Amino acid sequence: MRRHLAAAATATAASLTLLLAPGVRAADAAAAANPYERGPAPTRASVEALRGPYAVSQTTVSSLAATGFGGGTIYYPTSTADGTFGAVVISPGFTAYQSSIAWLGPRLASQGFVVFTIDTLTTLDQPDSRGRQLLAALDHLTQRSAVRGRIDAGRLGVMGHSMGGGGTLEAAKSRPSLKAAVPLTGWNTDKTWPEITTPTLVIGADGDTVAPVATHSEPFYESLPGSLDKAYLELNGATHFTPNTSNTTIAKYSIAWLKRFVDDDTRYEQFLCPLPRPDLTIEEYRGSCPLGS
Ligand code: 9J3
Ligand code: ZN
Repeated sequence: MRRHLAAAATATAASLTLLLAPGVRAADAAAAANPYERGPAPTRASVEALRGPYAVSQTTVSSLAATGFGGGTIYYPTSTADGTFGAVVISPGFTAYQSSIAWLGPRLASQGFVVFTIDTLTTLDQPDSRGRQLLAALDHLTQRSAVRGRIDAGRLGVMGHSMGGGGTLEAAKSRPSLKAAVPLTGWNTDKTWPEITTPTLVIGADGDTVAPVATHSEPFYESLPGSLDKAYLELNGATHFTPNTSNTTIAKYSIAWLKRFVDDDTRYEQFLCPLPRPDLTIEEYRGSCPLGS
């Protein structure tokens, strides 16, 4: 009897499969396997483009409405047709404002992220404070912002320039639930980050004399756990302030890293593995492949 029922169940399952199979496309199966994947399959051209596939809207968060950070600008895909998106907050560096990293807002949001470029409480805030402010801004974004309903609160990342990059490492260290971290020519007096469990892409600049890679980005990267998904991109012919203007190499690898780890989108692994080779814009690239181990 049991055997008979099992056989009947199997037959039913088989016939259901046969019934459904013609209507189930491979793309739907992939989408079901990864509910966070957004947008069309990427190409080299699409990740290097000035804008991705999503039209972008923006809304201002006044400093008066912000708790624990200085307000900012939220860039987000205009369409609600694709459901929720992962989100990333970006901090500027010492003495700087959100304007110094504003180019990343629409550049990343147009690929399918909600992006919050922030001001800090004071422009002199140090990396530990900037780390706390990144987290306060993420909380604002997911809990109080006008676009909170468009965000998947479980899929969050942090980025920042210079002391904001130092703050990015601080934020990842104190909130392990973060899915991705990308410090840009980061600056911090703490050179060791073995506590971080968030996949981290460290971006440095070969000509940085403010946060030289030998005393900042390189030890940051090397001190991350060997078992962690991590990478080190050293920009060629670049300075400490290269992240302050539109830069295709920074955009391309940041997009790939955020897609791969905020969205779990393995379609972007092609840009990260095998390791990119040095060229006109890449001085050096370190990392471990395959990712997601
Ligand atoms: O945010 C930064 O640009 C940090 C580099 C810096 O100016 O450090 C000097 C204390
Ligand atoms: Zn440390």
